[in-house]
Order: sequence, then structure tokens, then C-alpha cells
Amino acid sequence: MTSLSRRLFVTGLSAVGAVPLLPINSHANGTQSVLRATTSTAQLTPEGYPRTDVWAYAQQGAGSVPGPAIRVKAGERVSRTLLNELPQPTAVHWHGIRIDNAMDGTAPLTQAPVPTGGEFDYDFVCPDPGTYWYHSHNRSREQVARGLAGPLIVEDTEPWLGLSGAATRELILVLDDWLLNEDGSIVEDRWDDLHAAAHAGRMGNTGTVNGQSYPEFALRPGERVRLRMINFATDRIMPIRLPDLSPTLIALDGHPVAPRSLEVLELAPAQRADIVVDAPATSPETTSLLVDIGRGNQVEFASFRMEGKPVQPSEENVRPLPPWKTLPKVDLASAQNQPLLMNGGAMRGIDEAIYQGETMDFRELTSRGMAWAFNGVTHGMEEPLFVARLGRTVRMELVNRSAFPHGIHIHGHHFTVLSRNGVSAPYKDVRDTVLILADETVELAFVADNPGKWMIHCHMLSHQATGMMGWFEVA
Ligand SMILES: [Cu+2]
Repeated sequence: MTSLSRRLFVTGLSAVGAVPLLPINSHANGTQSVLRATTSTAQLTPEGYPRTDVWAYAQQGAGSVPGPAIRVKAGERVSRTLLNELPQPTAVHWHGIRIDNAMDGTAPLTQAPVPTGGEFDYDFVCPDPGTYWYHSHNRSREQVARGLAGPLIVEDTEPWLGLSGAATRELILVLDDWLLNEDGSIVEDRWDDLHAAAHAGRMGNTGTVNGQSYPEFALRPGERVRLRMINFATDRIMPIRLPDLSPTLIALDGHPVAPRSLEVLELAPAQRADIVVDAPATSPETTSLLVDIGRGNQVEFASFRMEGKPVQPSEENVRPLPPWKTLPKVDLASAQNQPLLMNGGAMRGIDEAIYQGETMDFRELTSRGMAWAFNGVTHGMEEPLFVARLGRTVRMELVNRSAFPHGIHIHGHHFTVLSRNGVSAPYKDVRDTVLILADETVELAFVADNPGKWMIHCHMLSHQATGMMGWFEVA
């Protein structure tokens, strides 16, 4: 038996046979809690339909989708030992946390993937309050689609909830999109579907909120509630409507914004928004969370029922969240300019790009399973896109020459969106993931204040897997 086949055999054995024997409580008496990545089932379809086999995170008991909500206060540490009980190597990325590079979970750039039966100690500070999430960052197109993601909530150290104009309570709403067969199982034979990846990505056929089909949330008439909304979908952009709830945006990707009302909230994969809603005091009794699934087709993902003792509606303007005091100010006058050209995909393709050191035309690239490029390099993991000196402001012009939108995520930093198509952005939102439409140019800036190797990639995970990824170094 060769070592490779023996390894596969052992891997297969541990995946099905040895998992219950893993010392899952070995850390229970220490200070480090455990986060298991494991197999589980979930009722993603309505009650009465079969349960779905998923991969899921667990802290105690069975794995769940979404994974258990991890909550800390700003400035506190998250400490979890990842135990991999999956049949594949994995790693956990803590999306949006301005984290110590070694803890960023981006295999293989910042750590080796954790093999089946292996473990890895994650231990890091969460400096900034807000709504975040954690998810697999190894084979993430498949592993996130199988369910490996959970909310990470960093609470402010200053009070907000319950103050005048603020909400009186909060709900986490995780929106997701699953591609299921009729028997409720996840479609497994299309993980490397290049046709989908060269278009808008792997689109699901089943929407869930907090892992359920069409859940109903109770609101008291007149009450003001904070919704922490997260898009867990691998590829689907979700334009969200909350009719009758007068939504007011208060934060994007964790960072506060000056409160502003909005009609449609567009959440790209991985993006978060904190919204304040005012439940109607009298009518209607029910309302919906609607997602536009294309061509103006509004689908109800969840509903809200007004019930219980009415609350005196708040007459006050929505109270802003306390500002972050942790982000260095960008210095555009001395900025390092870094263009990022995005191209590829169906309809337009690429004349040529470098893949694994070889220049190829689009046909050759697609024969290798690649379809996208940054700055003429596809799946560019060999060399950094750029190197920035620690503390330097980086100004990036992201140019989308493809026929599809992309949600670009920069690891380890939050950036300010300066302009779109040359027009100064009215709000100067601070984000970690920005949606760039076809033929759009977005200019952003951040202070490269976090040393290490940081990924920059499209968070349409089908695009990432087929070439739209790279990294930069801060040193
Ligand atoms: Cu993309």
C-alpha cells in the first residue's frame, strides 16, 4: 500500500469509525473551549420534509446550522480549540475581525489546514464591536455550502440597548441559500461546476433564516428591535426588503453608520448589516422579510408576527451606535496606490492570464477549472499582489471589467469606501466586504496597520475557488 492510499484509508476510517472516540472533552477542564467541526443534520426544509445531512460547528452537543453564536465584549478574547471531525481538512476564518494574522484561519496562507482528527487552538482579541461571522476557509466553496458557518457577535463596552432612541432587544438573522435535491439532501455532484462559477456562482433553491424555512419571529406591537443580519450564502447577493417595519441602517460589516432609513438592503455574500426596525403598533399583524431572487421576484424568507402586550412606540430618531475608537485615520496624501483589475467569467472571459506561473488563454484556464483573475493572475497564491509598509495608507482602485458583480473581501482590515465610478461616496462607509457591479470602479482606502499575509478575494466563493483570489503583505 502506498503512503497516499494508506493515508486516504486512515482518513476514511477516522471519518466514519473513530469520530466518536475523539477526546472531545479533553479541553473541558482547561480554559480553552472546544469548537467541533462535525457532521450533523438540520431541518432546512419545512417540517414534514426530510432532514438534511450537513457539516456544522458544535460547542456542546450536536452541530447546528447556523453554528453556535459566539459572543464576547469588544477587547475580549475568543479562545476555541477547533476539533476537526470532518472527512476533509478544514480551518476557521473569523470574518471581519481585525485579528492577529496567525489566527486568521486562511489555509494554506496563515496556517496549514487542520486534518481529519486534528486540532488547532484559535485564541485572539476582538477589538471592534459589531456583527461578524466565522466560517470555513479551506475548500470554502464546498464547506460553507455544507453549513460550516456561525455568527460571531462582539458587544460594545458602552451601553446602547435600552437607551432612548435605541432598540430594546436584538435578534440575529442569518440568511442562507442552499442547493438541495428533492429528498432534501445537498446537491453534491456539482462542487466544481465551472459553468455556475463562470457566471453568478452556485445559486441555491432553498432559502433559510437561522437555518429554518420560513421561520416566524414574534414582535410586540410598537417595539423597536435591532436586527443583526448576515448573508451566509456562498454566492447569492440578497436584496432584502422589510415592508411595514421602517428599517433604519445603523451598522455595515460591524462598523457603525449614521442612522439612515432604507428601502432595500443589498447584502452580498459575507456582508452584515445592523438594522433597527419599528414594529407597527396597530396593523398589519404580520409582515415579511422578502429577498429578491432575481428579475424582481420577491420571495418570503421569514415573517414577523405582531403579538403580545403593545409597547409605546419610540418617537425618537434612531440612536446611533457608539463609534469605534480603534481605527487609525487614513492619510490619502501619502497613500500607496494599488489598482486591482477584476476580469474573467462568462460573456467576456480573459485574453490571457497567469496561472501557476504559466500564461494561458481563457480556454486553457477553463480547462484547468479557472475562470477569473486579479491583475492578470488567476488564483494568485504564489506572489503577493503588493507589499505595504506597516502603518501606510493603501488606496485601492478596484475595477470590475467582468459582466458580473463581485463582493470583494479584504482580510485583517476594514476600509473606507471613497468613491464609485469616480463619484465621491455620500456616506464613506467603513466595511470589510464591498460589492462592485459589472463595469463599476470602486475606490477604497485603509491603513495597513496589521502585520502579516492577508487574503483579498471575491466572497462569491465559486469565483474565489476559480481564480478570484490573491493576497498582500503588511510588513
Ligand atoms: Cu466574484
